[in-house]
Amino acid sequence: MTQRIVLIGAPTDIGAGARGASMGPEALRVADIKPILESHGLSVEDHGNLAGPTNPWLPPVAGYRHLAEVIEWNRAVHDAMLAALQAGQLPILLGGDHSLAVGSISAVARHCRAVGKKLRVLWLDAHADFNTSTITPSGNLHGMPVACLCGHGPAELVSMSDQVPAIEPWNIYQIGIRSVDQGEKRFVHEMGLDVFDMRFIDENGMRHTMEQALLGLDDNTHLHVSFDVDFLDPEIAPGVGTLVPGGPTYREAQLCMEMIADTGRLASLDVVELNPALDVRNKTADLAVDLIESLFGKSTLMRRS
Ligand code: B3U
Ligand code: MN
Ligand code: MN
Repeated sequence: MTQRIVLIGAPTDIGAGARGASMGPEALRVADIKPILESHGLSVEDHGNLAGPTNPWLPPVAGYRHLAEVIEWNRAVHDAMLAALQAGQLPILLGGDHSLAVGSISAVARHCRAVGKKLRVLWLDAHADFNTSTITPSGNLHGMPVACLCGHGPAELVSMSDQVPAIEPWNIYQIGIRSVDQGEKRFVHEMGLDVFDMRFIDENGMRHTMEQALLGLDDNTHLHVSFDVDFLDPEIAPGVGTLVPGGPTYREAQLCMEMIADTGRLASLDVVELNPALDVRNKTADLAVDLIESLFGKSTLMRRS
């Protein structure tokens, strides 16, 4: 059966600390995400962009910046992702900043429970995104989606799925992490999150890391990848708001995506934090599309078996 991919644009930087991720969906389209995936025999429908509030660029209130607007965007993302999943499609969320993963993964978790599937989330990121209003250094909600999904955050975001928490810490594996705030670090350990940080990847290699992160997947597992483009080393991916040196190289990132493709279990995807205002001639968007191609099995076409 051919996978029917649906592109859902969410042009907002409402949860970010820098403006510009709102242009991410268009940059991915300019980088030919649709024709490139179609060239591999995949069916791709572009549903265009969701609508939501503009960015008022205000300081945090009680530990959150733009909370009302973040909630509104996430509701739109949740409903669009859920509709695609219920129609048997494979949704790709074109972000937008990473706060949108609350809506996206809340929908995925809700769908998994409805159809009796197990959920595995791979969180590819330089950051753990596990802050709360009391420990955040910035108030930016793109630093909090994993905590919200695990039940810690504002009520409207925490209860976006059919159940609170939307996911359990053991549903999510974080890969590429190298920037975690002090209070956030303690909270990650307290909650028992599985983190394959850059130290782990340096010591064990990307191959072993991905073998661990993909262990135990079966026919009944829904695999969701939440790809924050700042996961990649800034040398190859300058077009993001938060550059953190020491990320995966081009080859490591390719292997990561190829090993996910080999499982055949990928069922939904977020591509977030791409910031065209900080990019160089759409280089980071082109790279993101190149990696998404691998995620959908480009390399298997070149191998004998
Ligand atoms: N941990 C910091 C910085 C940050 C998180 N995610 C991104 N930046 N992209 C914070 O503000 O929570
Ligand atoms: Mn992130
Ligand atoms: Mn990040």
